[in-house]
Amino acid sequence: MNSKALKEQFPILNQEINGHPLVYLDNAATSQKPKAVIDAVKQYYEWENSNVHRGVHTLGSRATEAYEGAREKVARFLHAEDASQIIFTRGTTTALNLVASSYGPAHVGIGDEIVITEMEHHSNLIPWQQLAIRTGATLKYIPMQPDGHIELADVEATITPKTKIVAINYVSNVLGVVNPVKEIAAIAHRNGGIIVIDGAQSTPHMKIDVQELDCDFYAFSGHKMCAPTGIGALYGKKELLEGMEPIEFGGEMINDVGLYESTWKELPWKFEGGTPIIAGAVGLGAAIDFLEGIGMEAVAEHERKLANYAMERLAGIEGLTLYGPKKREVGLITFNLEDVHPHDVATVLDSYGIAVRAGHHCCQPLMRWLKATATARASFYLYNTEEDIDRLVDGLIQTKEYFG
Ligand code: 7TS
Repeated sequence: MNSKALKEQFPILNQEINGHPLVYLDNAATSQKPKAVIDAVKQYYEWENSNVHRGVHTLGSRATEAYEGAREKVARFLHAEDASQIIFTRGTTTALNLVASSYGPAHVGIGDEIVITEMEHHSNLIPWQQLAIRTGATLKYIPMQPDGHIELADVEATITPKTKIVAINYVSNVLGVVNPVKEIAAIAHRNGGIIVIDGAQSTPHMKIDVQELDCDFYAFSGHKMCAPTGIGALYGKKELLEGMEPIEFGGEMINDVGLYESTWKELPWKFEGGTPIIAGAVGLGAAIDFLEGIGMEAVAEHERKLANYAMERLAGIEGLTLYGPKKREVGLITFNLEDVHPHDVATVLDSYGIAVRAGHHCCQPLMRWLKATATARASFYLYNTEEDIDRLVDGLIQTKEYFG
């Protein structure tokens, strides 16, 4: 994979920040967009824009074809059985809340258990916390090893026949660990429960096969994988989605509306009330074409190499604390530099044109577990190079000197 050539396809990356060529290392927050995606959205607005599923006119059919075509692409990308199992949402957060609000109260009651981990992003933690509070269920946490990984023996010990839902991220946005979600799914199923996978940090970086994982629900955001903001999706097993009630009511999702009762469209539209995010879906479809053109195995391999190169180089900086496992599968590294506040680290790095994230990364329980108030994080994508890592290392050495 030629990441230097790929970088050329991302117009935003070709600029200077504070007098230095931009090094964008905040991809776990959001990725940049290639020209192919920007052009697809522009083309949509210039030639196809209309509302979907209602216009008899030509633009109406073009928009509907573009929107439903994008759904087919998402289904193929995740290897779903059928496109009707792909519900377009605003992103991971909305997808997870849909499951918690619709599937949750119908299947979870007093004395039941919901199992999660302390490394969840707030959007895969608070919805389950709320569900537990509202239903009288118990929220249980799978213990984590000192480097943040999970042992299957602990999963076996935590999940019981009372466990109705297991919700876990595939890849942690702070620790960079890849969780054994396929094995966890099997344990959940053996106990009569279901698994919900937060795929926000996995979908952009590796090949996903929801059938092979045998997951019940899978959520992701488009904006972390080259697509526009405001679009993502929920995949669900057909029989589960069919048994669920919508949580948003209005136009587009109805079959027949009476004065006192109404009926819903079939999947996936019963969950897509109101005018959907059509241009976003078109952009997501273009992002999938772009990523498939490179190949997800190649993306994963590139990031693995980059992350391990970064771990090696960062380990050479005295006073740098690295969080998470030593060996890396994905390109995401969280750290702290001596007692310099991570916001100060990020500010100095920015003065050298290097963008990293600092803060609690929407993982306050994990920060407490790490005994850190905040951390800095560098996260890579297909357009990052070893030179970018070298610039980060140089920037951190400068930061150390600045505060030293
Ligand atoms: N789950 C994980 C694991 C995430 O990393 C994020 C976003 C979300 C869920 C929520 O995704 P959204 O698109 O619905 O907002 N993570 C981050 C991050 O690490 N920095 O900014 C956003």
